Amino acid sequence: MAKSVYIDGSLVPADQATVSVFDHGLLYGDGVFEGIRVYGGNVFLLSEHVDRLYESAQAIRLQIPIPHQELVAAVNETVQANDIVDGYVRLVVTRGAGTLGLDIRKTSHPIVIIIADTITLYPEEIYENGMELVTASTIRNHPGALNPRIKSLNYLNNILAKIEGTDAGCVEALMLNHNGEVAECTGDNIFIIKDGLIRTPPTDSGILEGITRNSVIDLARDAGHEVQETALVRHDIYIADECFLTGTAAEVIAVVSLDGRTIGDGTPGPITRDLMARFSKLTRGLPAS
Ligand code: PXG
Repeated sequence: MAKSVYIDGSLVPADQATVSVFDHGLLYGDGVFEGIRVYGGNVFLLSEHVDRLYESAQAIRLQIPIPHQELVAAVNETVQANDIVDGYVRLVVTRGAGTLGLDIRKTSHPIVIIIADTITLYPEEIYENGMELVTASTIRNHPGALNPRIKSLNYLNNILAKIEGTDAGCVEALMLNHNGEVAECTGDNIFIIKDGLIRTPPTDSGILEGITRNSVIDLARDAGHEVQETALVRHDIYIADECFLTGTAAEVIAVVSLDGRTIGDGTPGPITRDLMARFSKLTRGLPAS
């Protein structure tokens, strides 16, 4: 349990960190967030996450009340105050308290919240053997309605798909976009490998541009692999040699089946395992080889 939480400019004991029932983050999901890992006391890719938070806020016309550098410092301060060495940071910015209406002009001021805590990971067994996936019937938000590039507090789209995954006995679920193309999973981006070529959907397939995704694309290219950002359909996954997911919580994790179709030989493939090892080194600040 977190000891102290940063809220609205100061660190307070966790049980005193509260938001108003009139906060539009609660009433309407009006706000943005980030989830960030802490490895060995170092907040991993903090600047990239803070940049994405400001971009999400910009897209919903939410003015984060403190500058980038001050937010970075506040995150580090909160991590230290909670003695987090390996854990998780949740950054949240809500629209703030307002009237019972949608008008953003009738809210007081945005509230910045930083929680540093431990993290619950997928079971170790899934990292060793890979995960099974199903496709959810819930499609990813249409970019013209709520762009998936915005990491907003309104996660019902993903939650509805996750319920379908859980009902099917899976820890994740694949989401298609409004064109029936592969978008992403409920909290992870997806990659496939076929004949040595690594492919992942582009941002205009209607996905969150994952920070782990971008980092793994760089790692793969540095390792000499070709990586293409191209639209995919489910058939591409069914016939892939390898498939894996990337995300802040998952890191890199193999997918061994989709909708009951075994992918490759049904075990985490060699390129996936190599990228898992490379990503693990990166998180620990170790050189690639
Ligand atoms: N797609 C979606 C829809 C996500 O929510 C990712 C992809 C992966 O992005 P990153 O930047 O993390 O590589 C996410 C990230 C949580 C939690 O508590 C969810 C995410 C990240 C951290 C924690 O469920 N989703």
